[in-house]
Amino acid sequence: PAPRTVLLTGAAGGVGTLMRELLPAYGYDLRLLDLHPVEGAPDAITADLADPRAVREAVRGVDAIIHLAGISLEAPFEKILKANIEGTYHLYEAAREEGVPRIVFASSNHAVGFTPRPGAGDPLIPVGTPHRPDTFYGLSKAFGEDLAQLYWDKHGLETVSVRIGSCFAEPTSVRMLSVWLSPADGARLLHAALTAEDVGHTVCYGSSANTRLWWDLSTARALGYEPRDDSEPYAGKLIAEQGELDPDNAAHACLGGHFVSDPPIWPY
Ligand code: NAI
Ligand code: 15L
Repeated sequence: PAPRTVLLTGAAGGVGTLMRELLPAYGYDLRLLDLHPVEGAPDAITADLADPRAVREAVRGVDAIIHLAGISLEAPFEKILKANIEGTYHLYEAAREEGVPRIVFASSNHAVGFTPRPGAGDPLIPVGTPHRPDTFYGLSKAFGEDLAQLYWDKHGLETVSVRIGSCFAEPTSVRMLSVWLSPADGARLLHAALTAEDVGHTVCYGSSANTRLWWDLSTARALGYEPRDDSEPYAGKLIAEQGELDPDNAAHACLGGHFVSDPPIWPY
């Protein structure tokens, strides 16, 4: 049966805020969780993924989990370790113990961020491209995907790992013309990931049907995802303001954009 009660972790964040507005129209009853209070949602659970007991209580009785919580940008390793690596492990353990059958995991393009971006006429980047994290942040997403694979192979807990591009109301950079996931398409993709049958552990990219797309959406489409948006109407203005991507600029050469070339955040 299609899941009804869904735990949304990271509900106070940018994507969480967009999705908790859009997903109820698909018939979900959302249970919200975040480290911080969720504005306008007094029933939301305030909990830290570092607290296994609180996490186990939060997952009890739900039909599925959308896991967005964590650090969403580069940060010192110790912080990434706690929030994204240990936190995601606590969530999977809680789901296993409580018998939650499926998780939709917010992975990121930064798990494969060092992959050179395709030029005009080059093939799109497949889902099976090797992990090439561009940051400790991206490394934590690569870990999350492998954790999901382990819990499917060993415990039969299903996951759809969505390597999200850039999910914001509008694209704000030339790179985002290629990787943008409109909020409405984001909700369509999460709904597909929650309802498709027999997903095992499926990895897909998460973006709209952008004219300048860099990666292959076929595994997302196989879930039933039909994107309706395209960033192209924003192209003229953004390119006029920022110029075309420069292949000699390290911040423009790979999928991960400036995450590839930003100076590391110390202490390592
Ligand atoms: P965000 O930083 O706005 O939201 C993350 C939320 O997680 C915050 O509300 C934060 O309080 C919560 N959180 C952090 N640590 C926590 C912990 N230990 N326990 C409980 N809650 C905790 O990030 P955003 O943009 O909403 O992204 C959501 C997810 O999607 C993240 O996992 C991010 O890595 C991933 N993602 C987002 C993309 C985007 O375009 N926004 C692109 C690729 C991946
Ligand atoms: C991500 O993984 C980040 O969470 C988000 O804030 C954006 O930076 C996005 O990737 C991106 O690549 O644009």
